[in-house]
Amino acid sequence: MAVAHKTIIKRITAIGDKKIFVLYFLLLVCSFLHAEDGYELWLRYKPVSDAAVLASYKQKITSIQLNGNSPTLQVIKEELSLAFPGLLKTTVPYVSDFRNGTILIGTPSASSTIKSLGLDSRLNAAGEEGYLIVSKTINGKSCIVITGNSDKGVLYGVFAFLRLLQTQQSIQSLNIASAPLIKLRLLNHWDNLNRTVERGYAGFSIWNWHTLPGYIDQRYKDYARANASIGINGSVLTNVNANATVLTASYLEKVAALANVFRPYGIKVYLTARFSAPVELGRLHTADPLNDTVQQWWKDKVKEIYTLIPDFGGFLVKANSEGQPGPQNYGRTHADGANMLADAVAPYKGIIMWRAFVYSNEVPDDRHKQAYNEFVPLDGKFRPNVMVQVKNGAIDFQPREPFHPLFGAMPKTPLMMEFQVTQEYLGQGTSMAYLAPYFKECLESDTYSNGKGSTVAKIIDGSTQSYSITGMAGVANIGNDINWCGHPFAQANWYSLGRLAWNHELASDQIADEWLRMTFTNDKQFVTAAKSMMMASREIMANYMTPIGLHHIMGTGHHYGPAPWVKLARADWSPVYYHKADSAGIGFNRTATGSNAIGQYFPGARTQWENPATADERYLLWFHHLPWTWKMSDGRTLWDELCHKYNSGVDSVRWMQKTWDAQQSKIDNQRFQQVKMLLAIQQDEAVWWRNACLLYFQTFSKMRIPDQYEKPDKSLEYYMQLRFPFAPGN
Ligand code: GCW
Repeated sequence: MAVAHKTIIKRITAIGDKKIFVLYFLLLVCSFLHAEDGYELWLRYKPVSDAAVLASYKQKITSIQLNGNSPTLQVIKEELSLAFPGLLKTTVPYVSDFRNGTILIGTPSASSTIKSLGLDSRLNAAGEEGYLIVSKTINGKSCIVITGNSDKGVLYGVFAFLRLLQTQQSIQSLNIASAPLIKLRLLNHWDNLNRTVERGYAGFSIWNWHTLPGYIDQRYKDYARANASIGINGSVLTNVNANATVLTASYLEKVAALANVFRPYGIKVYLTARFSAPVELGRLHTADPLNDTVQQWWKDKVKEIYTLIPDFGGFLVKANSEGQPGPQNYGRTHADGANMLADAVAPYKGIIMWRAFVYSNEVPDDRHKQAYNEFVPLDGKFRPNVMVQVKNGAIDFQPREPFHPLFGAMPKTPLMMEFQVTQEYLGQGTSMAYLAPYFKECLESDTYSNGKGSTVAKIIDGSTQSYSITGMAGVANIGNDINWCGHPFAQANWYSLGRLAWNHELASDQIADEWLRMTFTNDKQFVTAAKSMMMASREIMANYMTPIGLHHIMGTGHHYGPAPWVKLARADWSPVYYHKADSAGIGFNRTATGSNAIGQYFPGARTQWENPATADERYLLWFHHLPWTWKMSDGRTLWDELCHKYNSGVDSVRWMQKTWDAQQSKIDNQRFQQVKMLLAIQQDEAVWWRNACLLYFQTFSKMRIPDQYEKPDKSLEYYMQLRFPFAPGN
């Protein structure tokens, strides 16, 4: 790049035309500006800034020996031709011999040298997708070997190696082995065929169905690169609120075109199956899963899909929930529905991910209890290629939610995790909320299903209940915004989902650290400051939105902003149903004297919430209805504690603003300004949440906001009349 640049300058100087020079200069400036629009995500490959580190890399990386010629090896080559010249400011030649600094890449079956290195037992442990990165002396030359049992494993190893360079780690003597703890690591896109994205805050869908399959947008490839770099190996392309049209022949060709782009990157495509498709597309008069004609319709459809996409992953299904059709329309169970589809995909090794997110306002019981009540009796009744996909909590991705009681309660059914990466309830497109600590909080929760230590992570990775398939999915936060995710820091949540699905033992701050270094800069002060903001951000948000276990008190429909006063005809969609504030107090009694949702947890888990006097106060009002004068552990009354939390949330956003302002000189102006503007919006939103909630709850508590806190500058009526008819994602 630098060499090419010098040659061009020489030529222009030779021509002696000033205008050409100015034009070239402008072009260069433009390319720099473009470079920091966020499009490149964490794959920026900017020159290693530390001179000593760069010098050591140049010594350790002098040449590449690539073994094999599969499409995956081809994409490795493409990636390296972007990465090395970018990071090392020089091209690295391909060789077939060994030199000091040769990076030897490939599987043992593609390279007899790699085969002879004595790595067998470590490779065995790496499994199909794992990798090794090891320093080895080969023919007297000091080399680095990147290998795995499959080309896909090698690809993951290459990205891991590049991550070392991007984050400026030592590569002096490498001895890294890594294998994913979870098999299926998926993104779920809630993307509609008309390109709107349900709960999407980053523009429209990146899938341009209209121009597919003829037009392959560069984005599809960059999407695959980004996912492969963090170990994501599957993508459900369509919304769980499904449209059967995607199963028609012309759409399947479009799906196949995407599958072709993703395949070399180790990514399979999956679709959502609308349960009533046989009626809508096949003109059958029923979609009853026990009906022969219906079963045959699905078998034929599946055959058609696999003819076009031989490695199609399978279906994700939302059935009998929020208006979606399902087996219960025909008096059948979730197992009947899932098994019918499972039988259709089984000959091709496909899987069915059947969602446990079911609840109905016709069931009088606490919504919290309904999924458990429906699914636990079905344990053991599903085919081996069915997974039940469970949200992290029993209500709906709230800013803080206890883990779902289904985890640990279905030992005979592989349960997979569904996290929400898109920030429907965590500030949407305008706020910074780093979600790795949120994901980890759930993963590290102890279900006590097999005694102490049966954490949610150990349930879903199969180690507690020996599941044959394991999975983790994240509802994607990706759209066609230039920077993919809207808020520059939202990219970190996509990144975290992938990293944690690969290894849920990684610490949140380590993930933040690597993401910041790759996405912004390796500058120590910046990384420390930005990391402290990220690490605190979700707790800050829980404080100014739903402290002490409050939940589901946001605006109806779009879920933007506070609306605790809303009371709808449908109780289970109404904030008042969840907070139950009255003159006596606030909170949802889910103990034995109330709905007894707490009874769905194993005794060991229950104890952390059961007694309000000793309970983890972050969940207090989730499980208890308590008087406004209830004494909290810090001596404050419950009302004062609410005032305190809401205000500390607001204060902390102001702290984030200050911390960010001090970073101006450290990073590019474009992203600095974007985040600054968004933090200002977040500050306004935090004040809005605090004021609206305290004013509303005060109508019940009749207590004063203590003097030390800022007083609401608007009336409750003002907040109640706010409307957002075009809020995104709805
Ligand atoms: O979180 C809620 C969302 C719905 C979503 C539903 C689900 C896709 O508000 O938009 O629908 O959950 O997970 O099915």
